[in-house]
Amino acid sequence: MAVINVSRELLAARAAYILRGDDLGELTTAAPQLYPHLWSWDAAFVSIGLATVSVPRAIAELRTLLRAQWRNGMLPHIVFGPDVDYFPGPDVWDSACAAAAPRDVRTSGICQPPVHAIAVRHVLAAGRRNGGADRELAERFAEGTFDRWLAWHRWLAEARDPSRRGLLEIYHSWESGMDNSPRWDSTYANVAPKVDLEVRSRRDLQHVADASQRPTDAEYRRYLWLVHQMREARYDDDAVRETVDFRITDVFMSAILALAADELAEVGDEFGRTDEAAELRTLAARFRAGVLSTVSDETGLARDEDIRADTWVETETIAGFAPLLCGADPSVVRRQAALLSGPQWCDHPALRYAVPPSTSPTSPAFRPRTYWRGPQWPVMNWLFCWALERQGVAPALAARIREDSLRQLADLEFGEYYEPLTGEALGSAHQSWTAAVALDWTLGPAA
Ligand code: 2M8
Repeated sequence: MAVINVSRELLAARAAYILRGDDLGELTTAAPQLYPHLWSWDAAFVSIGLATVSVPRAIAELRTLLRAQWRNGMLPHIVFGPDVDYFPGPDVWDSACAAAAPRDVRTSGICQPPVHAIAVRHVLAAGRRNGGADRELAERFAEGTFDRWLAWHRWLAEARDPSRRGLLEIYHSWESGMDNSPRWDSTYANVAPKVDLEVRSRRDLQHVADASQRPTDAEYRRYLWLVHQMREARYDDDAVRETVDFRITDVFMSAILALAADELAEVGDEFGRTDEAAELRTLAARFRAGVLSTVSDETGLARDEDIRADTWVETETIAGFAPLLCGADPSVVRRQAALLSGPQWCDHPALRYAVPPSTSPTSPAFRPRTYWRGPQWPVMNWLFCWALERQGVAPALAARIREDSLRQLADLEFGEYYEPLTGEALGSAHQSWTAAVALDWTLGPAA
């Protein structure tokens, strides 16, 4: 791949242009062709990027997501926008059968990682940096929506951590956001669809040169079977937990909850919600401890736990670095920072750019061109970089990830993910969250 010498200004301008192109008004599609609707965690990252160019537009994005919030507090993983054909669409989800679903917005029936409070704080900070009307708007937004974000965190802590271990359970790999990561392989091996569900026109296969870059149809049939099971349970939290074939604790999502609860606690303090801020910090401590409890002495990586099979998942994926994200015991953090900087991960000699691949290149599960099985994801680079900078740990690692990510993004493709050995952009082009992180890195507070 040719290296293009691109200035920060050009990268920022191009990223803003891409986001503008993906914008339907108050909803930014996750990608213009492949994902023509709003995805929950994409929307949070998108609003972080938008906040650097328009605080009101960033707020509008988060409000669109909030309008789709379920009555139990859940933020659904997809908010369907205009009537664009997408499979699996609203008919497959049939969220109207759920007592808690909103009546006037069409959504999916599952959730995604709770990065939203991180976005709320970014928007608030951007409003304050700009001052004037932006400041007023951002403060009114943060204060006025605090209870909605709080309800989201409470729902996760109650419905998804029933035994209060500080580890969130998920019932579909789509909830993790890392759909076909090898983290889920052993659990999916035990999922046997009892109904033959039709895998209709998959958009992803129309957008990649080679179907092997995406999940197989057999994987998709399992994905659809789980949706079928949840729909049968009318998306009732207790019923889903008892009946669905896929039940696993997600250590990465748990770390994100710990981080986000701390961020939301800061917002609570600022607006006089002291009791709720204390509740959120207790919640953050519970999940931080939960994440720590999964760390393998042998590998130093955090692990998911398959609840039905009662086994730890030992695959070497990026999720193993959950403690590095949320902060944990200093010796664990030190060991993880060294591991992530080292030759099994960012410093692997075959990598084009020194940013974390989704699976270690030394793992037998590594597939450099297949979605969450090996490629590098700019949005994950941003998350690690931000979390490390926030804690003030491993500054050299954070700086290297940021620098190499920016070099990777200089192809101006804004790919969904990147081939780690060649640096090639793969998946969707013009992916919104990729453009958003480029904007924050080039125009945001730490640019
Ligand atoms: C991918 O997920 C969707 C399913 O929800 C898909 O495979 O169709 C994941 O990368 C997920 O993390 C992301 O939020 C979504 C939209 O970018 O795409």
